[in-house]
Amino acid sequence: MSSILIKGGTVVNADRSFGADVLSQDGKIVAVGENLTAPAGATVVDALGQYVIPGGIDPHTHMQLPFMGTTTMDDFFTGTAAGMAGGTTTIIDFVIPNPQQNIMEAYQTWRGWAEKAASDYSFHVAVTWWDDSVRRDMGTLVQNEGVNSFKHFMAYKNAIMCDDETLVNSFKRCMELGAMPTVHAENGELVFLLQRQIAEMGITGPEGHPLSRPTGVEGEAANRAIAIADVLNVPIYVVHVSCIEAAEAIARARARGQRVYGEVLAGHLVVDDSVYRHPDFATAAAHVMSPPFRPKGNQEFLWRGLQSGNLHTTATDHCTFCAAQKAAGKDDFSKIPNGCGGVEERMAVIWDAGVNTGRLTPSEFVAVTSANTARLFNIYPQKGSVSVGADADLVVWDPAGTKTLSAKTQHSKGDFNIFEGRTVRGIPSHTISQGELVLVQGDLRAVQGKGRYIKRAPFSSNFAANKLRAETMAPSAVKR
Ligand code: URQ
Ligand code: ZN
Ligand code: ZN
Repeated sequence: MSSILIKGGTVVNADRSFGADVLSQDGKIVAVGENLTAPAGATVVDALGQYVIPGGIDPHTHMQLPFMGTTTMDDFFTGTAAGMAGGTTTIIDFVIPNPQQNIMEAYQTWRGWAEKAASDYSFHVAVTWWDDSVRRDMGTLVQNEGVNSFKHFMAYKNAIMCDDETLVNSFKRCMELGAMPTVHAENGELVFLLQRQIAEMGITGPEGHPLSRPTGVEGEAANRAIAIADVLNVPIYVVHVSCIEAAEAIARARARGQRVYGEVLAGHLVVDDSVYRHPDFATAAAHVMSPPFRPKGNQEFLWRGLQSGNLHTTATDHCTFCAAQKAAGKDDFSKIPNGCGGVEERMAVIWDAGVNTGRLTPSEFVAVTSANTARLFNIYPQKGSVSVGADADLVVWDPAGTKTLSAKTQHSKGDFNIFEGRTVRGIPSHTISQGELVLVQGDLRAVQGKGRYIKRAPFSSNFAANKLRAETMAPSAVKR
C-alpha cells in the first residue's frame, strides 16, 4: 500500500478548520500536523491554497437497482467510480427485497452485486413486508452483518409500499436492535388515487408526475412516520426531504426534543418543478423522480433547514435510467421509471450553491456531505473525519477550480444530467480512497472490486437493555 503526504493544505473537519499536512499509510491517516516530512517512496500532493476534507459519503444511492420493470444504468462499479470523480468515497446503498422475499436472500444478492464497487459501500435494508421471519432476519442483519438502518417506503403501492402494520412492527424492532429506521415519506394511497384522477383528465405526459405527488402527500407521510416514531420512542431519519411541509414536520418534532433527522438531495436544493413543463418529453421525463422537484421557494427552505441544523445530511438518490428506459412512460407518466443521477455532482453543486453563496461555511459543508452521515449511521470517525486513525478517504478540494457539469463529460452511464450546463466553482483536484490516489486533476483511476463492505455497529443497545430493566424494576413488578 502506498504512502501519500498532502502538503500545505487547510484541513476542514465538521468542527473546525486549520492549516496542516496529512500523511496516510496503508489506507489509514497516520499523521495530521504542520511541517510533516514525506517517508521514502511517498507520493507528495501539493495542496497549497486548497482544502483537505474527509471523503464525501452519499447515504442514498441505488446502483444496479431493478425497479419499475427495468434496472438502473449504473452498476456498483460505474456508480462508485462516478462518485469518486466528484469526491464521494463511500456510498450507502439499499437492499430492497420484493414483498414476501426472504430479506437475507435479498441481502446476499445485493452483496454479490456490490463486489465490483470501486469505493467503500454499505447497505440500508428495506423492510417491504412483515412476519416473524422478517423480525428474526433484522436481528441477524444487525448482529452478524453490520446493518444498522432499515428503510421503509411509504409510497409505491402494489410494489414495495409498507402499510402501518409493517411500519409499527419494524420501527419497534429497530428500537430493540439499536438500529435507525428511515422512511421514504410519501402517502402511496394518495399518489395512487391522484395518478388515476389525473389520467382520467387526459393528462399522460411527465407534467402529470408532480401533479400526482403534491407537497401535502409528502407532508402527511412525514408527520405520520414521525408520530409513530414518537409513540414508540425510536429515532427516525427521513430521506430525500423535498418540501416545506416535510421540513417543517421535522423542525416541529425536533423543537419538542424528538430525535428526527432529515436528508436533502443536491437536486432538490437547486432544481425546481419547471423542468416538468419542458416541451421535450425526454427532458421532462429525465427529471421524473419521487418526491418530484418542487415549486420555487421549497429549495430555499431546504437550505435554511441545513443552515439551522434541522436537516442534517445531503445525498443524491442516484438512480439513473436512460431515455429509452424513461420512454416506457411515453403514454402514461406513472410508468416512467422514477430516478435521476447526481452521485458525481453532489459535492461541487453544494459547495458552489452553498459555500460560495455564504449559506454554509466550509465546516458545515463537511458536516452535511460527510460527517453527519458518518455520525448518524455510526461509522464516525472511521469515516467523515480527517484525523489520525481514520480511513484515508480524503479529498483535496480546489475552491478556485471550475467545471461545467454535463452528461457529455460525466462518468455515470446515464445519458442525462439534471445539472446540465451548470458551471460550478469549487471541485476536487485529488480524491484518495483507502489511501490510494483515485482522481488526479480529472484523471480517474477507479479500480473495479477495490471497494470494501463497511459494517456499521448498532447504536447503544444499552438503551434498550436499560429500558427493559426499568420495566422489570417498576414497583408493580417487585415481589412483596
Ligand atoms: O424512491 C426511491 O428512493 C428510489 C426508488 C429511487 N427513485 C426515486 O424516484 N427517488
Ligand atoms: Zn425514495
Ligand atoms: Zn432512493
